[in-house]
Amino acid sequence: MTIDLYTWVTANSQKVNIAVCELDLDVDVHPVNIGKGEQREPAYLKVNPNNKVPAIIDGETGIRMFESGAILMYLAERTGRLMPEDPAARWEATQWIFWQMAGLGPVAGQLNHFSADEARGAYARDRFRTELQRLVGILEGQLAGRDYVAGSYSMADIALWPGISRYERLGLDLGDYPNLRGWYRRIARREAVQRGFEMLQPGRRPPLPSA
Ligand SMILES: N[C@@H](CCC(=O)N[C@@H](CS)C(=O)NCC(=O)O)C(=O)O
Repeated sequence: MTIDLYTWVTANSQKVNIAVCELDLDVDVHPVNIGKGEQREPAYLKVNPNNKVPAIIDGETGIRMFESGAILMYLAERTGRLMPEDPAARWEATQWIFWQMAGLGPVAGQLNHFSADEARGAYARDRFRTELQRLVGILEGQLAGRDYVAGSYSMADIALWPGISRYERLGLDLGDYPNLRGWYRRIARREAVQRGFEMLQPGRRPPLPSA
């Protein structure tokens, strides 16, 4: 199968960049430079009318997908990989993908936005910082006694990891979250993760907190 991958170097894009590397898929990478507004060009809007990255087109099925979490689940179903087979574990992984998409991802995005410039408001910054810390505490609890979020390494880990890799910008000290730090480092060491992380930015390495 060949996948047309429309992507950039953002955390949401990197989920899919990493997934295609983990699955060793044949991909045609189409960079969409959101800094230059390419996500709003008519040709791209035919791929993703929501003018965001990432998006894919599966050359074999013709299926077009946007929303990074949905794309991860699609690729898992297409390949039969990276989602647990056992129903309880599979639904647990699904739950954490939704948690990332509806909770951690948007809250981190808002914190980033309101932190970009002092004039954007201390109330919003505090609100999203407090909520981010609460969410990260929940993830820390889930990782107690587990190497990966839903048992074995899965799309749930791939959904969560790129956002956490922005820990410095988000003001998170992974030293405060030992389970999360161990999980983060474990995944950062994966060769496919490193390849996905540096897609479109050759040589860029994931930041590594001390062990
Ligand atoms: N929920 C979407 C969010 C995608 C998203 O927010 N993409 C950002 C970059 S991380 C984007 O394309 N921004 C460009 C814009 O909003 O114009 C997903 O996970 O795929």
